[in-house]
Amino acid sequence: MNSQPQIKKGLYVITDCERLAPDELLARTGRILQAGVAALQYRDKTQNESRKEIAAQLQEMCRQWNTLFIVNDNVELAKELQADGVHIGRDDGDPRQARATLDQRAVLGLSCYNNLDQALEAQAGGVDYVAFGSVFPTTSKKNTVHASLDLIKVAKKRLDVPVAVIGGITPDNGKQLIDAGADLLAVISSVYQSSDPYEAVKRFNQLF
Ligand code: TZP
Ligand code: MG
Repeated sequence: MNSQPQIKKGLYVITDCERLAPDELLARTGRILQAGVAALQYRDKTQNESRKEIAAQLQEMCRQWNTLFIVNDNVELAKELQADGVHIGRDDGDPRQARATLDQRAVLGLSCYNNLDQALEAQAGGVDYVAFGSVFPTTSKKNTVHASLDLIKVAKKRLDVPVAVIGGITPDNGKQLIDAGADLLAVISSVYQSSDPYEAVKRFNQLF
């Protein structure tokens, strides 16, 4: 991490650790990075004991492809690995605390669900991007709330930090989100569960 990492616009791919064994996850990640994405997030809700090793391997692959590497949930792991950033949500502590703990240059992202006030407060507290969702029905996460296209439009007008959207996004429904103002499309299954993850990324990239 020599210069300030930036997360701005493009496809933000999140690891599908729940549905893929580590070997398959790494193989598909290689194809995904080769196709070119804005950032990769290591999100692992499994009880896998080798998460640190998996994270380190993903980080190395991201270095090779010059791609931002973001750790989900775990500020300590992000710090330890010197990841480019960390993404936190309502269960992961106070964003201001995370900001104070992290290296100044590390990117800090926050899940805001469908709450614009939370996003405005987070921006004031030094968060570098915010995420809204679920924008569409998803099979990758339970108990989601719905973030509407109108919310994305208003959020884009009122926020200066990049706006990420998540939940059920595909190459076929992604364009309307970009038109509504989304800077980053965050996706799991439509890339990792595609029969051709490389092609799936290429299709997404054409939307930007
Ligand atoms: N947060 C809101 S929806 C979601 C998360 C982590 C899952 C997104 O996965 P997919 O497969 O792209 O719908
Ligand atoms: Mg979390």
